[in-house]
Amino acid sequence: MGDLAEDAEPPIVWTAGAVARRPPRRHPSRSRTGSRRSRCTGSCAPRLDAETLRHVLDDDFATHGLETTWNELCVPALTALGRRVTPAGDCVDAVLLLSWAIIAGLHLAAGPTNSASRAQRALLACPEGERHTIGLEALHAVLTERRTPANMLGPSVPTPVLVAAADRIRPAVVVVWSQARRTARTGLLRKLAPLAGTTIAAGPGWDEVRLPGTVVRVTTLRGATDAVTAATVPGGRPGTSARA
Ligand code: B12
Repeated sequence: MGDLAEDAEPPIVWTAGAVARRPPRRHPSRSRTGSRRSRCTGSCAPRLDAETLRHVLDDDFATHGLETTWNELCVPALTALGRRVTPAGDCVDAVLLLSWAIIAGLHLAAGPTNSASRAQRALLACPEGERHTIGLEALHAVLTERRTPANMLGPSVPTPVLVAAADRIRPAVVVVWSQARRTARTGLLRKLAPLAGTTIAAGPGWDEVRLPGTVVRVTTLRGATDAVTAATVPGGRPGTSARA
């Protein structure tokens, strides 16, 4: 309860519009971020208090913006809660709820998607067997905010399905997220490379993998966003950065 009292705020009327319209303040104090992180991981998520969790996250997204809230609240909260998972499966429900609340917050904060020509489109997917989608959701949200059109296919996309989708829309860039080494297969990247302007490998699963020379490796949200934007903007320089 201590962290809840410490972080108590006056009641706010929560509407999607109000949350989305508030101008972002980009530099939260370290202690305040820590307090909100511990509120998520220490009380809301373990108690399966979805409403308070959403309020804390949505407020942070609206106040500090997508990138700051992702880097300073979401990733540390996921990492901290992930440490509490036991071999018996304790705390997995809390991780699932936090994941859902973060994804919902990202969608709300990103605002509506927009239409654009197919030639400028990004295609985002996790390979077969990979259910860790949140990093890709963060990228999709920032791209949406920047008005870069992106198709998000989500978790565990079978290889033939992903290859067929890339063949059909011929995206400017395809991003493949692997959280774990076992889903980071270069064979998939080789199949996608001829079908997309740029092929990007994202997520820690690729850390130890020797990538084909044409594949761009990204390791941060900012680096991924910049690489995708460069590949989708006409006159950008796709594929020129080996690591971002
Ligand atoms: C959330 C989570 C889940 C959720 C996923 C929900 C969802 N929709 O994504 C659920 C509960 C479904 C899940 C399931 C499983 N999980 Co899990 N999960 C996690 C957890 C807690 C967070 C992962 C995450 O998304 N983090 C957010 C990402 C972005 O953070 P990150 O990659 O660490 O960020 C680094 C970089 O990527 C970069 N970065 C940050 N943001 C961004 C953004 C972009 C765009 C880029 C490019 C880079 C970048 O900076 C960070 C620092 O270097 C981790 C614990 C942990 N410590 O990571 C375990 C973890 C990833 N899971 C793990 C495991 C083993 C599993 C399961 C196999 C468990 C099981 N027995 O069923 C299943 C696998 C399911 C599958 N088939 O894929 C292991 C993976 C071990 C490994 N490396 O192989 C971990 C590490 C837990 C552990 N310590 O054992 N999981």
